[in-house]
Amino acid sequence: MNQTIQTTCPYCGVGCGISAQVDAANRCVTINGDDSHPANFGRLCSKGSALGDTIELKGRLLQPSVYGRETNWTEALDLVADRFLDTIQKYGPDAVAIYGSGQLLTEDYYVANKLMKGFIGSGNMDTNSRLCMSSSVAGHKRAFGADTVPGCYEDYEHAELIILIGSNTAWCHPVSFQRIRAAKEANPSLKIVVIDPRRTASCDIADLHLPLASGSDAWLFNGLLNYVGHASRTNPTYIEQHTEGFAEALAAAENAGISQVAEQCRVNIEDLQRFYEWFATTDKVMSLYSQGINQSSSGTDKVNAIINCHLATGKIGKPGSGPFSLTGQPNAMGGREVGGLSHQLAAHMDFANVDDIDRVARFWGSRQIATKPGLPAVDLFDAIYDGKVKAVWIMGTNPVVSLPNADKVKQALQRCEFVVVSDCIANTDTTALAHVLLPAQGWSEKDGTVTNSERRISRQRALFKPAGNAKPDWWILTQVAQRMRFEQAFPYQSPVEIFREHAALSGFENNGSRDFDISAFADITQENYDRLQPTQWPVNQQYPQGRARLFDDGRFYTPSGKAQFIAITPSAPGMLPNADYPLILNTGRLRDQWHTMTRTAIAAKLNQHKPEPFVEIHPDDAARYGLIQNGLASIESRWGEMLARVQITGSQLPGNVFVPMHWTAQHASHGRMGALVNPFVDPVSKQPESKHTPVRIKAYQPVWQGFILSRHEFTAITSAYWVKIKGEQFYRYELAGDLIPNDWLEWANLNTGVTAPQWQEYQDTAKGNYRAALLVDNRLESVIFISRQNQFPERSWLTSLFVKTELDKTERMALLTGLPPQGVNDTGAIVCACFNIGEQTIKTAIKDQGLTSHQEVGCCLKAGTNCGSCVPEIKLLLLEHG
Ligand SMILES: Nc1nc2c(c(=O)[nH]1)N[C@H]1C(S)=C(S)[C@@H](COP(=O)(O)OP(=O)(O)OC[C@H]3O[C@@H](n4cnc5c(=O)[nH]c(N)nc54)[C@H](O)[C@@H]3O)O[C@H]1N2
Ligand SMILES: Nc1nc2c(c(=O)[nH]1)N[C@H]1C(S)=C(S)[C@@H](COP(=O)(O)OP(=O)(O)OC[C@H]3O[C@@H](n4cnc5c(=O)[nH]c(N)nc54)[C@H](O)[C@@H]3O)O[C@H]1N2
Ligand code: SF4
Ligand SMILES: [Mo]
Repeated sequence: MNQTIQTTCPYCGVGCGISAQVDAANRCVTINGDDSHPANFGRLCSKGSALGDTIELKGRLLQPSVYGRETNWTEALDLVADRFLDTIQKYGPDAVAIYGSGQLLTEDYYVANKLMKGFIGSGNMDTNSRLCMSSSVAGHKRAFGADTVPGCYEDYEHAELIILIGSNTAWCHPVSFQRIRAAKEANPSLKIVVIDPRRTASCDIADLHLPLASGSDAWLFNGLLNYVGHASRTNPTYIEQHTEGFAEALAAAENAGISQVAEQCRVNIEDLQRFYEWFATTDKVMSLYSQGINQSSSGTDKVNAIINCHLATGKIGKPGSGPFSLTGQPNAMGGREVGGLSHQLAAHMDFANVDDIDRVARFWGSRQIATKPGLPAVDLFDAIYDGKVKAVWIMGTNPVVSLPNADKVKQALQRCEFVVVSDCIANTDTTALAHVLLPAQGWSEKDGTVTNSERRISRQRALFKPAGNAKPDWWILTQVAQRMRFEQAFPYQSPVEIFREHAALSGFENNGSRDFDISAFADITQENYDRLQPTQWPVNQQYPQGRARLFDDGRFYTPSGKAQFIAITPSAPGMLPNADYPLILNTGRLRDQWHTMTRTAIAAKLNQHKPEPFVEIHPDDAARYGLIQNGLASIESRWGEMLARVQITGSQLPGNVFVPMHWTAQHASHGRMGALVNPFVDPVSKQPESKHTPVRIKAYQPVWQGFILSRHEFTAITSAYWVKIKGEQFYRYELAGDLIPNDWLEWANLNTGVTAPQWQEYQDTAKGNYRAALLVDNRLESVIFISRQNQFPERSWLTSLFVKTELDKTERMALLTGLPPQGVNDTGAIVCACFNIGEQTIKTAIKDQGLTSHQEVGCCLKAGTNCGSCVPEIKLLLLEHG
C-alpha cells in the first residue's frame, strides 16, 4: 500500500514542499511537488524531482565505527563522550569544538548548540553557514538590530523591479526563478536586472545585465545612494522617521559619482545610468542577493550598501519592496534561529549582550554557559591545525572540500587528536579522516523542521524506517550529552520536545524585543506538530498565524527603534591579481549538483548536464594562455592547484575564470577547488572570500586521453587524471595519463578488474589510438577509447547502449567507431535532466521542424516542460541554431 507523505526538499533554501508517494515495503518513492505548499505550489526543480533516485542504501554509512572498526552505538557514544570530557578536563572547554551545518534540522541544531555553548561552556560551535550567510546576518544586524529577512516570496508578484545581485537564481533557486519568470510573463512591465561578472542562465529573463568587475558591488551601490541622493529621489519622511545615519552614509558615497562608479566597476555608463534611473523611479523594488555579495572580504559592507539604498528610498517593509537575502541551504535560516554561528547564543540572542547570556543561562538552567564567542570556521580549523583545538565533531558538512585553503583543512584534521564525523554517506573527503564515524539518518528518514528564505517553518517527515543502524542527529547528540553527565538538561525522547523548548526560549522574556518569536508553538502537541502547516515566523500571541512581512510599521530592533545606515568605504579584495597570479578565480554552483555531490551524484540523471570539472575562460585569455576548447588546464593559486576541462566562453569577463565548487576526491583526481581558494575573510562576519582568488592557468598536455564506460564501478584507477561519472547502468571514467602503458590490454584488465577477457580491440599505433570493447552474450560490459590526439566521439550514443540487454549486429559493428549506425541519432550532452533530452536532439528538432520558441521545443520534445531549469539553455540553442 502506498502512502502519501508531505515533506520538504533537503536541498536549497527555497524550501519546496514535496508530496511523496511512499512504497515502504520496497523502499521506493515517487516524488511530486506539493501543490499546497506556498514556497512552490507544486513545482520542483531537477534536483528535487530526482530525490527518489538518491535514497539507495549503497554507499550509505550504516554502522558506527571507531578507528576503522565497525562497532555498536554504545561503544562509539561512550568513546566520544569520554574523549570530549578528557580533553575538556586537561585543556579546558575551548579545546573542543562542533562544526555543524545548515543541512541539520532545527531540532538537531538546537541540541548541538545547547550542548556546546550551554553545557560544555565554550563558544566553539560554528557552522558551514559561516561560508554562506554570515555576511547577510551581520549586515542585517547592523542595519536592523536583528537578523531579519523583511520580505517574502509573494513580493515577487508585487514587485516592479527585481534585482538579482551575485545570485544565479536560475540554477541555485530554480523554483523561485520560475516564479519570477511567471511574474514577468504576467506583468511585462516588471523589469529584471542581473548584477554578476558572469553572464549566467539567470540573464535569460534580464532586461539588463551589469557584468561588473569582481568585488566592486560596494561601489555600485554607493553610486546608487549617491544618485538617489542627488536626484532628489530619496524619501525624506521615511529617512527622518525611521532611520539614523543617512548623512554619514551619503557623505561616504560622495566620491561615487556615476563616472567614477563606471570606472571602478568597469561597466558601461549608459547601462549604469539606466539601472540607477529604474531604481530611483520605480516604487516597488526587490534586491535579491546571494553568494556574489556574501562571500567576500567585505561582504557585510556590500550587504549594507544594498540595504542603505532601500532605507534611503523607503523601499522596505511593504509588498513588492525590500532587500531579500536568499538563503542557500534548506535550514540556513533555522541554524540562525538556534544560534549556530559561534558568536551567537540562541534564539537570536548573542554573546554581545550580557543580559542575553544571563537570560539563556537561566532558561537552560546552566551554570557553566559560555560567555564569549567561539571560533568562526576558518579560525577554528586554523586552531585545529595549530593543536589548540584537540577534539572536533563535524556534522552534516564536508569541510575538506568546502572550506578555503582546503589542503590545510585536510592537514588540520590529519593532525587532530580526535575527529568525530556524523554523516549519512560512508565515503567523503571528510569521513576519510575521522576517528569515529557516526551514521546519521538521511533526508528520507529524518523528522523535524526547517526554515526557508522567507522565514517559513516547514516539517520534514520521515518516509522510511531508518537505514541500517543510522540514528537522528538530535538523538546522537542527546546520547553524548547524557554520557557527559548533562542528562538533566538533555532528556529528549523525540523532536517535538526539542521544538517546544526552542519555541519557549524564543518567547522567554521577549516582549517584542526580539524578532524571532515562535512562542505560539511552546506547547504544541505531538499531533499538531505532526500536522504543522508551513508557517512564517514570528508566530506568537500577536501573530498566531505567522507574519508575511516585517518592518511594515517602520519599527526596527535597534535600541532607538530606527534602522541604521552604515557609511561604506569600498575596499579591495583580500589579494589582488598580480604578475604571478594574473587571473581571478570565481567559484560557484551548477544546476544539477548539490555541493560536494554526496547525494546528487547518486542520481544518474543529475550527472549528465555537466559531467566533468571545468574552467570557464574568456576567448582572449584562452588564446593568451594557449588553451584550447575541451583541452585540460592546470589552475594554480598560492594555496593549491587543480585540473579542469577548458570551456572557452564569452560569458566570462577577460581576466576572470569560473570553476564549479562540486568535485571532490571521491569523484575526480584533481577537481577539489577548495584547495586553491584564498582564506581571506570579512573582518565583521568572518565569511571567507570564496569568489575571488588570484590564480594562473596553463595547458596541461597529457600524453594520452581517453574514456572508459563500464557496467561496473572500479575499485582503483591508475591514470594520472580521472573523473568518475555515474550513469544509467554504467560508470563513465574520463581519463588522461603521462605514461603510455606497455600493453593496453593488460592496462584495461587492471583498470576494469576484468579477468579472462574477451576484448575486441582496435589499435592504430601510428596515431596512438586504442579502442576496445567487451561484450558478454552480446550485452555490453565495457568500452575503452584512448587517443593521443584528444579526438573522441560524443559519449551519448555509447552510453545509451548500456540499458540494452543485447546489442544488435549493426550496433556491435559500430561500437569501436563510437558513432551511431546510419539512421540513428546521437542525443548529445543532456540538456533537460527531467526528460533526458540531449543537445543534439534539440538542435535537430529546431532545424528539421523549424522551431522558433522554447514553448515549441517543449511541445515537440517535452524538454523544459517540467522544472523549466533548462529553458535558458534551450533558448541559447534556438539563438544559435534557429
Ligand atoms: N544547484 C544548486 N543549487 C544550490 C546549491 C547547490 O549546491 N547546487 N547550493 C545552495 C546554497 S548552500 C547556496 S549558498 C546558494 C548559492 O546560490 P548563488 O549565490 O546564486 O550561487 P553561486 O553560484 O555560488 O554564486 C552566485 C553568483 O555570484 C557571482 N559572483 C561572483 N563574484 C561576484 C561579485 O563580485 N559580485 C557579484 N554581484 N556577483 C559575483 C558568480 O558569478 C555567481 O554567478 O545556492 C543554493 N542552491
Ligand atoms: N570555493 C567555494 N567554497 C564554498 C562555496 C563556494 O561558493 N565556493 N560555498 C559555500 C557554501 S555557501 C556552503 S553552504 C558550503 C557547503 O559545503 P558543505 O556543507 O561542505 O557541502 P555538502 O556537500 O552539502 O555537505 C553536507 C554533508 O552532510 C551530509 N549530510 C546530508 N544530510 C545529513 C544529515 O541529515 N545529517 C548528517 N549528519 N549529515 C548529513 C552529506 O552527505 C555531506 O557529506 O560550501 C561553501 N564553500
Ligand atoms: S528549488 Fe529545487 S532544490 Fe530548491 S527546494 Fe525546490 S526542489 Fe529543492
Ligand atoms: Mo550555502
